[in-house]
Amino acid sequence: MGAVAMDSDWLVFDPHPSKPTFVLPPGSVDAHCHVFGPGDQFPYAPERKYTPCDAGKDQLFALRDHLNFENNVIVQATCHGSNNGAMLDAVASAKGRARGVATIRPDTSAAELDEMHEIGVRAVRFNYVRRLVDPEPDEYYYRIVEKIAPLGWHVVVYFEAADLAERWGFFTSLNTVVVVDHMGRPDVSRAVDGPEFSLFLRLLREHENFWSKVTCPERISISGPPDFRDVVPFARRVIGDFPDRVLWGTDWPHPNLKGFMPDDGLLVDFIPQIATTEEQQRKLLVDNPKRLYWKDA
Ligand code: 0GY
Repeated sequence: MGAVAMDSDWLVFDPHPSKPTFVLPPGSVDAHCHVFGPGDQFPYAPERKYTPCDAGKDQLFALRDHLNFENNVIVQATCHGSNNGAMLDAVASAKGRARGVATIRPDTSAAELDEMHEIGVRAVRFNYVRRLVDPEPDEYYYRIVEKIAPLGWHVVVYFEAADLAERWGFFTSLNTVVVVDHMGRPDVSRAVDGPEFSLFLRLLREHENFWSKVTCPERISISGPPDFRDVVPFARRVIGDFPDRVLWGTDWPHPNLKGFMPDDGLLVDFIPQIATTEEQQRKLLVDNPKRLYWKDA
């Protein structure tokens, strides 16, 4: 139990996920996951838009070992605001087996950033999903980009498909690597070749600094589990067209899901549905995340 009660409709992660039947390539990275609290040790941010269940580093590392991942990339969750304490503690405790993606502010000092880098942070996240945060003006994010440039960090962006056109000018002005969460949250009831997803594919095609996480079928799918049929053509297209710029992650502990909680073992078993060759799987799970997050290891 944390210091505060989780939201009354909060769905808790599956405490006993199945063992995947898909054998992950050695050295695989879960490149999108979070830690929540525990709240009595790492309080949730006053400005948060949800209060989750506690999901701490020990549970994350147990999942990593159960699923047979070697590494994690731990992404600061919005319920912790710009206090990166829980994420940094988890990355530090992983002793080189985790990297972090932080939320920082323009007034975060260079000394704080150096310390984060030393612990294992390699990116910042800009979140534009309004049910999670109130987005700031572009100027705010440009100041952050200036701050992280000397460290060689990249930017992770989370937005919904309908917002891409509006953000296009800002996104394409960034000269760092930019990783898009969850394929830019496509509406999978629309056509893969339709205007909405074509704009996202164009972003990746015309801007070689853009990468995509092919994550969260459980969040994006309308047809639902266990086979997330409607997500498959979208993820296959991204992996097929940009095999060297894709990442995969569990998104454990799956914040804000409504209706059902996925079995993380079955999420791993979904990977060969979207990365259909051994080469694609190795790039997605090992080569790409290692190149981006462990280049200096
Ligand atoms: C995700 C998705 C969500 C939440 C967050 O930081 C967060 O709070 O990323 C969401 O609710 O869609 O990537 O975990």
